[in-house]
Amino acid sequence: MSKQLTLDDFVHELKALHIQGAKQIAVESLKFLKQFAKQKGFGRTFDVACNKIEAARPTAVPLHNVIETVKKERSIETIDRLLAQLQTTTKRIAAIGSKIIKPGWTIMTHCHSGEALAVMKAAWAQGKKIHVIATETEPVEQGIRTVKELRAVKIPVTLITDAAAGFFMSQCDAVIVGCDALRMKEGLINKTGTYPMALLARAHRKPFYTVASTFKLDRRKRFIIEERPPKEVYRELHELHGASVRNPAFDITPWNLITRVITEKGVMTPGNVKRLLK
Ligand code: RUB
Repeated sequence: MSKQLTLDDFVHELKALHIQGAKQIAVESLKFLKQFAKQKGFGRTFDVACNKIEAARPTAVPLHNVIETVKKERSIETIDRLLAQLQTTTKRIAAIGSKIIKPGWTIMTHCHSGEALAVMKAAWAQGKKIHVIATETEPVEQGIRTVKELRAVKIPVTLITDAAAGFFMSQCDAVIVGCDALRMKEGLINKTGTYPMALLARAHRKPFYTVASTFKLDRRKRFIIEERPPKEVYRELHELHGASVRNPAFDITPWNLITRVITEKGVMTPGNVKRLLK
């Protein structure tokens, strides 16, 4: 983003999903906080801004992890270092992850994950002919971003509804999705719909990969699954005569359904990742 927004405007951008995807949320928040600190310093107002930003998207852990570091070190250099690390990790992930993709694969993906897309784009750039099946991703349609981004580099892609994942799973060679957080006890936290996709992959004996930089390691004691506005599910709420509407933004995929985790440190088994989380 070019112009400096107010704190409230920036928080609105996050909540409205104009900025989305765990890594991009962390990147844009660091950029915002850099300008904010340049104007207002690293005092109490800075902490208030950090807390407000973190509360806007409470589940995806990279935001929390970078904010913890910035709050500790309180310097522009730290912000710059983290921004650089976030970019280099994606490049490494793309190089490492693309090796698992075989020419001719049909890959199912869900939502919009910059890290998962980086892996697929790198494989394509190496000349591997792949085809991606992307879910629309209800209720906010982040899958459309995935389709546009893949088409921008000419990768063949088919858009499907979330509910059609079961219909198409038999045609896929693998599932590759992003990650908002990796937690010792729970497993993978990612966009709602990931868990059923992992169950489908298991039922069809297809490998299920999540792409996750080590910024996604979540050592928080408590974690919150963000619950988004009911109006995203159905706009005419008044027609529902008080029916309850639930809209969790993320779901939890247990470790036993995950084949491998693609990180910038290598392609890891769930056991390896759990050792890192200790
Ligand atoms: C996006 C989502 C993505 C992860 C990983 O959810 O679940 O799979 O955040 O993204 P939302 P990345 O649209 O609610 O932010 O790989 O870009 O970090």
